[in-house]
Amino acid sequence: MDNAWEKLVQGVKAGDVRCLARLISRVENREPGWETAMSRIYFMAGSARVFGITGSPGAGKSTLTSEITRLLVDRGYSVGIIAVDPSSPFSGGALLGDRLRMKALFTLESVYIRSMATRGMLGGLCQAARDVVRIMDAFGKDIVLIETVGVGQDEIEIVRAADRVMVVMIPGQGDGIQAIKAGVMEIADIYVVNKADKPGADEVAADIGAMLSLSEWQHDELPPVLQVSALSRQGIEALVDVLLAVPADGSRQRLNKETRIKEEMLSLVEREVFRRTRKELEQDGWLSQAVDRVLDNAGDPYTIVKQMMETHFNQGTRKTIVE
Ligand SMILES: Nc1nc2c(ncn2[C@@H]2O[C@H](COP(=O)(O)OP(=O)(O)OP(=O)(O)O)[C@@H](O)[C@H]2O)c(=O)[nH]1
Ligand SMILES: [Mg+2]
Repeated sequence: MDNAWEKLVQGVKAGDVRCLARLISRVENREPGWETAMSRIYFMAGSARVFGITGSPGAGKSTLTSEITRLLVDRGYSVGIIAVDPSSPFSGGALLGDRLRMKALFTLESVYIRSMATRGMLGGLCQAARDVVRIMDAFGKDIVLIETVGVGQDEIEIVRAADRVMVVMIPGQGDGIQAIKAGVMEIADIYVVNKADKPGADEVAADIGAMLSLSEWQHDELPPVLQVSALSRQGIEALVDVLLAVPADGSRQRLNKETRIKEEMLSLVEREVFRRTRKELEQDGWLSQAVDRVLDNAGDPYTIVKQMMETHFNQGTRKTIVE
């Protein structure tokens, strides 16, 4: 590993915040050598607990994240926060609001906040989250919170990097449950009804309970449904207790370790195969020739790509596992 990477990795290990910030950026940008650096980080990490916080826009995820963090810090934990910057039309400009809201936390030495754009992540959003979690873990964070809006597929996927997922609901959204049902409801380990200072929280909690009793829940216990008010700081202690009750061995984790490793490997392969293939197709002129053929009505994209794939991936190269 070259010197610059080595210095950053050592800096992270020693708890240097500037090295932490720089290492995250360089890894996010997939600068040459990032894999070697991450390989080092991988063996330094593994002890942090990772919680995902998701829900519809404006549900109070950031306020809740701040309150949870405050209590965790009171209890002596060092906390990392990954705020997925929702560059979606739903909550454009939310980052500034989040920043202001979380500003008080910035001054706490044991809190590190990192925002992540949903677009332009070279390694994919979920992998980027995994990488950042690990770097924060290696840095010494006990707990990493990932806040993401439960709207787009990418945002939903990101919570796969978490050990446990909280889905935040609020009263007064009418068919609120329906609105985010697809894909989001199923991933919850804990349901949080926030804004319980407003009327209707009991009904939402009852709806969730009814939905859970109807679903074919695969685990032994039904996930807890907690009512809180992040704004008036009600019920957050109980929520933190539930979060911390997650066994360290991850035995109640949504996805078992084997599945998680498999998913991560495939996501790394996916990006790399695409990146390399694209580079080759562009460099050897295949892409422009193929485009010309389609333009000239001399072929169609389906057949051209199918033929290319067959020759490209049929060279029988043996895959090896490096010891
Ligand atoms: N009444 C009430 N308002 C709350 C509560 N929690 C948050 N809010 C308000 O709800 C609004 C949205 O809160 P955020 O924390 O920004 O919500 P968010 O889910 O992070 O929003 P996005 O990141 O934009 O999706 C803010 O005006 C908060 O003050 C609560 O418990 N009760
Ligand atoms: Mg937010």
